[in-house]
Amino acid sequence: MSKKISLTRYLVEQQRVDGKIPAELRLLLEVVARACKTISQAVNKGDLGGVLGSADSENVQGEVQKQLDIIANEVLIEANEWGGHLAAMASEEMEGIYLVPNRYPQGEYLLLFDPLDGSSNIDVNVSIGTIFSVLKKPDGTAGVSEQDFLQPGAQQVAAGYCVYGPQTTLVLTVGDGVAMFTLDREQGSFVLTRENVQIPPDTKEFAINMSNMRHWDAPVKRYVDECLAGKEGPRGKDFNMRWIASMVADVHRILTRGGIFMYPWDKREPEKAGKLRLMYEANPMGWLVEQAGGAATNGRQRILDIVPSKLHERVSVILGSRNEVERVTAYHLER
Ligand code: AHM
Ligand code: MG
Repeated sequence: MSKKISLTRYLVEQQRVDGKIPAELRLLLEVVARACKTISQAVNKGDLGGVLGSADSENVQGEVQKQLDIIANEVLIEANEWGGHLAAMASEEMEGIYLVPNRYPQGEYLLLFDPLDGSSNIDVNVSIGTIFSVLKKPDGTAGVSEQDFLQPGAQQVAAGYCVYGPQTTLVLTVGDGVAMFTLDREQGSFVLTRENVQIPPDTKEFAINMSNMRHWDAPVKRYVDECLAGKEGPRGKDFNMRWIASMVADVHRILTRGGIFMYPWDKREPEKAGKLRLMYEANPMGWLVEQAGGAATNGRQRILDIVPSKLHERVSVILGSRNEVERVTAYHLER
């Protein structure tokens, strides 16, 4: 008998044995995973499927959309709209919220996603991924509005991502630690490959887009300068650097072997709090990292405590190995 534990079995056990998730949430997560399998297939086909390149359109953030951004968005909507588990969805690729059509039953959950994160890597065959966050619709509100989505990340009931790399791996938390599932393409199912993921509190590896160095704020510059000074500097050790330009892939590395990831506020567009989006990038990743023993802040405050004021709100992000994140945060608070 195979000892393999499928995602389905893992979720059923979370529901039935441990009572950690309701049946509706289990269904929702299964549907998201199924959509990720479909996206993974489209990503794998690449040029053979005619899915690479730009779509000649822009999203609400003024970014040029890739064909795969749009395909992934549609796959997630079509998979999730009819199951009866959702009230509404929100996506990086859609300006407003997407209400579940009247012809389908309405559920109590809200699903947010970045359908294909790391878009600049799509055409060059580098890892990309889907990020998702699940909230509960507040009790007692009639209908659904954007306001219902504006909850701090601490109120998420599930969060995860699926990275489309050399392997397709789904990473999930329902508030009970972090589990990783690798897609077994022969079986067509996600199989549990790591449980109780832990990020080491210390690290010698940082991830930041160094080309923005001249625009950084002093605390970030100080931290990176100290890393670059290596053994002879104040940190007394040599650091290594990685930057994949796909948050999913950078966070996946950090969950696997530790490290710190930063996409801080900078002076290029000072009116923007950062590049990354709070509700469907920073919140789900922040919760996963915390569930694995790491930390996630905007330099001053825990990401999960931020009360959002709009759906596509941006945020400065510092996450990963706890002692390093605390150090960068302390540098900000000293000022
Ligand atoms: P996207 O959601 O449009 O793909 O943008 C988010 C991505 C992150 O995955 C990544 O960390 C960052 O943008 C890379 O930005 P840059 O190209 O400035 O290095
Ligand atoms: Mg993104």
